[in-house]
Formats: sequence, structure tokens, C-alpha cells
Amino acid sequence: MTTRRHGISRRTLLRRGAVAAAGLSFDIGRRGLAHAAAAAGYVPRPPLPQYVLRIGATALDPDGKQAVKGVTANGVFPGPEIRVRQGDLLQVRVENLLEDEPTSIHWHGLLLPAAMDGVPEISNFPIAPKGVFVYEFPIRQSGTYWYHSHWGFQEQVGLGGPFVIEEADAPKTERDAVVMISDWMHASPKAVYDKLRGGPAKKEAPPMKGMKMGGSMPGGMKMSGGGGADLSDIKYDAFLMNGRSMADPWTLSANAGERIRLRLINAGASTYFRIRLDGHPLQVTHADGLAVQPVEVDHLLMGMAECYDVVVALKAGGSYTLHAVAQDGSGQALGVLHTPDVAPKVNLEMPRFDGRELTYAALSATAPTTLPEGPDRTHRLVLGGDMARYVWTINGQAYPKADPLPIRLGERVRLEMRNTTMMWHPMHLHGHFFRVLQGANELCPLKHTVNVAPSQTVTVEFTADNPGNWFFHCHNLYHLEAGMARVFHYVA
Ligand SMILES: [Cu+2]
Repeated sequence: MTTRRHGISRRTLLRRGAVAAAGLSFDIGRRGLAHAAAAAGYVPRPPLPQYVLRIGATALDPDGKQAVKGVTANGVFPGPEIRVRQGDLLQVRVENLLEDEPTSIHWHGLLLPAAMDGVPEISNFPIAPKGVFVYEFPIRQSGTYWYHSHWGFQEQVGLGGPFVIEEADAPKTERDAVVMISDWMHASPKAVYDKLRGGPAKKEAPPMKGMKMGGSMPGGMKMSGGGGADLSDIKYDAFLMNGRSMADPWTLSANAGERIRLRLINAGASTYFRIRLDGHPLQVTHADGLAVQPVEVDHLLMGMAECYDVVVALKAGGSYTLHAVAQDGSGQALGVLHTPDVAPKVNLEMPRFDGRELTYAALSATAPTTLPEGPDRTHRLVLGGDMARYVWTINGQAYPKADPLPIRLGERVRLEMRNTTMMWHPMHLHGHFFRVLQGANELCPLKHTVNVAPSQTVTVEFTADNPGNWFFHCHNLYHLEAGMARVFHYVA
């Protein structure tokens, strides 16, 4: 062993990479590195957790009904959990094993340098078939996040996973479990999208906006209505919790009274979910990864790509179903929490959503979030759409035929988003957190994704403090693909 003390062989690194690929993070021999560093006369870097994600084609059948051509990381869905600690320097080697398709991995909600953000053509090159890219960035924050492909429809067919950052200072006292919720279809999402954009199904008369319609249209499309809103435009075959269907649900056993921190991630491509745990309130402790003042609710609505941490403590001797119901009521994802003395028993009934619902107004940061002084800039953004052509726009432009939005380092940037459509849009900004404005409240919550309901106007603000080109888009994958996106460009 002493002969190896002053360095780490490439073979050792590769072997350890393989261990990491199984979902384990590790420290690559801190002392060995420090010795090597001292000998070479440079400052040692912090311990470097390493992961390897091998992106490949995988047949997936999570609902046990039909094998679907999926794209996964390391052959599993959801992808392996990345779990690091605040202050780490993370390295993820992404190997694209796909024969004929590029890929690119985006670290959703992470404050990282633009060159590591994983959006092809904006901040990075796509990773070519058989290509490799090593992402490396310092972990400046803590909380619940996720990663997903930013190439085509790979996110819809399985390429995403949880990304958990443990607090540097907080002792880990609670039981901790990721709950990743997704929507699943048997059809090819590309084919569904092409039909929406004017394939064979276009010959049917498009429904008038605001018209209440139910049921399905052929080809995976669906118009649904309720309260004057279109709640979804894609028909799904299943909804999944941690990649599992209702027939074989995800379960978690915990002692009565034990505090369980559920890390909820809406990884759906185009589904809002309402969350409820049978017989228990939910104590919301974090929104989009960051701590908020704990607030107790009975249920909450999650837009695509939003994350909430909720703490629950199970009542004695029981089995309790965790429901994630698609907003349009077309189905639900389920999991079961139970005490060790009781077998998990799933409750397939749709829950009622009465009682206290989480609102943004009920979210307060744990410290003032007011922005430092700086010049102001406001972008007024009209969220628009044309259902007949299936084009989604910001200020009338559909990305990529859209102008970049200029911002300058140090500015206080305000985004006023006005939704003129009948659908909800979860708007996501890369590389920054914004404050969701509610009057003069200095504790406005910080988020990376904010829901803009039909006919609603939402204002957020952030400090331009992370130079580069940053994607800003609706996290409905089909709306993104159909143009609801812009690039924030830092100008000199
Ligand atoms: Cu949208």
C-alpha cells in the first residue's frame, strides 16, 4: 500500500468510478491526493465525489403493460440518486452509449458555472453518440434537486434522477426518502408531439380555446377542461412514483412518530400533481431545495420540475397511501408509508382535496431575500399559445426563432410574466434563484420554477450574478419543444 500512497492509478480511479456508477459516492483518498498535491506544489482540492452516468437505450416497462424504448442512466429508471454534501466539488462523467442520438444532462436548480449547465447550443455542446463529457462544479447550496436530459424527449422516456445535497451543518436526524413522480406513455413522445404540431390528427377540428372538453383524441392527445383551464394536452398511460406503478407501488416502512423527510420531485414531463398523504398533514420545510419557514398543509400542487420537502410522522400501527394525482384527474401515482407492524396496503381511491392547500403566499424564506442594490431592469413577458398550430410563445416569438433577453451583471432583474393562455406554465430559470414577489414582503420565497396559472400574472426578481447564457423556459416538455423558451444573455 505504501507504494501507492503518493498517487492514485488510473486503474484505481476507473474501478472507483464503477463503484460510483452503482450509485455510491466516495472520497478518492483525501490523504493520497494531499500528498501528491504537496509534492507538486499546488493547493489540494476538496474531496471529489465522483459519479459515472452511462446513458443508453433501455427497454422500460414500469407499468407492466408494454415495453417502451427508453433512455436511461446506468440502465435504471429513475436514474441513480446523486447524493453529495454542501461544499463538495462534484464530478460526474457522462458517457453517451447511444448509437445515434446526442445527449446532455442538466442539473436542475443547481447554481453552477454556465459551462456545466448542460443545455445544448446555449451553454454546452451536446454529447455526441459515443462521446464523453465530464461535468465538474462546486456544490454551493443544499436541498432536493434533480437532473434530467435536456435533449429532445429523453426526459419523457426515462433520463432523469434525484440529486440530493445534504446540509453541511445540519445533523441528519430524520429518515430521508426521495419521492420522484413522473408521467409515462407507451407511445413515442416524438410521434405524439409531431401529431400535435400538425400530423394526421390536425385534420380534426381543433377545439376552441376555453371550451370544456373531456375524453381522449386519437394519437395520445387529449383535451381536458375544468374551471376554464386546459389542464393537460398529453394523454398518459400511467403515473409513477419512484418509477413504480400502482400495481407494484413504492413503499417505505418507518416507526410511528419518527420524522420522515419526503423529498418530493415532480419529474413529470407535462403533468401537474396534487400530493396528499392519507390521514396525515404535510409539514412543508423546503421549496425548490431551499429552507422555508415550516408550514402545515393538507395537500399541495406541484408544477413540473418543482421540488418540495415535507416532513411527516406516521400515526401508530397503520398503512397510509401517498397520492400524487394528476391535475386533470386522469390518474394517480401512489406510494405506501407504513409502520413495521402493518403490511403495506395500497388505497387506490382518489383522495379528496379539501382542507388546507399550499400557496406561494404561505411560503416564507427563513431570512430576508431582498436583493442587494443595483440598477433595475424589467422584462415583461407575455406567455402565449396557439393550440391550433401547437405553438407556444413568449412575447409572440417561438424559440429558437426568438431574441435573447439581455441582462447585465449586477442588475436587479424583474420578470413580469402574464399568462394569456388556458394552460398552466411552470416557468424555470437556469443558474439562478428568483424571489417570487408578494407585495413588500422581505421574506418572499426563493424558487427556480414558478407556476403561472391561466390568466394570471406572476412577478419574480433576481440579481444577475452568474454570467453566461441561461435558458428560461416552460417546464412542460411539449411547450418547451414548441417554443416557450428564451435565453438570458449577459451583456457587457
Ligand atoms: Cu407551458
